[in-house]
Amino acid sequence: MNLMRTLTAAAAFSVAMLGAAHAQVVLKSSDTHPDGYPTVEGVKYFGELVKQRTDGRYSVEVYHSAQLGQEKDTIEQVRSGVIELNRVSMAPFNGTVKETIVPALPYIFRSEDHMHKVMDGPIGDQIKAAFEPAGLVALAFYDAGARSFYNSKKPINSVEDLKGMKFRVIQSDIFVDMVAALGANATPMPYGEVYSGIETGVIDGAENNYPSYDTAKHFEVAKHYSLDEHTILPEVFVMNKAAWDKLTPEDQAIFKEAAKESVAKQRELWSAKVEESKAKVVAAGSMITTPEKQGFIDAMAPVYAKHVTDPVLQKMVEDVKATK
Ligand code: GTR
Repeated sequence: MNLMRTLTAAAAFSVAMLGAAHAQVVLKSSDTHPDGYPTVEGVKYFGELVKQRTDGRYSVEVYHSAQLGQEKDTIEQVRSGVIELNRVSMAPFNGTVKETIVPALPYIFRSEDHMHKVMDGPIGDQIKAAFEPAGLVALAFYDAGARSFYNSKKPINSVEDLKGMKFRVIQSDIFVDMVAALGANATPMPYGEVYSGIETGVIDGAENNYPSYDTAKHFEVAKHYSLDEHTILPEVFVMNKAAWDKLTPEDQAIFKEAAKESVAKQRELWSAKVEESKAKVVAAGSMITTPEKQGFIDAMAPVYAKHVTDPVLQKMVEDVKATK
């Protein structure tokens, strides 16, 4: 009996030792959006799968609501390894990862379905691979719907109505040039400064999708939302390359599969959130217009002429257009 007890205690001790040998690693991930937003929930889901499938050796802590800073700063953090993971828009990468220019081009995608086909296929893989020289592994693309203009001044029914207005844009030259091509003025600024920018009149408005317009409360200060849907740019979920290289091939496979499954989850959450946000802003008094898109599309020629000069990008644009 005593021997049994001793043996059981010894076994328990070695299990504890084994546990200690597999220390738990908590990976930090940033997101500018609040808790509950589809991207935040997508990454949390990824984290749950990773935790389950690595028997708790890895888990993910999501710092939502820009707790770690504005998007551009957190991109530096994940590149340098201060944090291991990050969920951001691809627009701030336009200057460093040139392949991200393609999905950021205005009206490049005919629909969200078209965007999914492209990003889930070889062009998506090409864009993912292009993140590696920037010190990052692109684990997944998440939905961000279509971006449209909203403002505090007047309804927008045509390109003509935008003339001379001042819009905040996400930090990318493509967006600056797109707004200029529409006859308006662009001010790139961090997301977290947009609300007060509109409220104080520093800018007339901004551009984003329904869930951002809703959750960042921009609808409170910019009542006119015009569905010109100029960009269907997906989000990207990245991992620091050095942190990735530390994983065993088996764990890398677990991370990849978890990321893939989190995409399906995020897309489902996204569609529901778009409807919820739309209903909410309309109930709160937002006035939605649906401008005729052709004028917007025609105005984009200079943006393509300036940003699609590299043969690699030219080929990608052709491939996107040919994707059925
Ligand atoms: C949102 C996107 C954020 C952020 C924001 C912005 O649609 O999800 O990651 O990029 O737009 O405009 O700054």
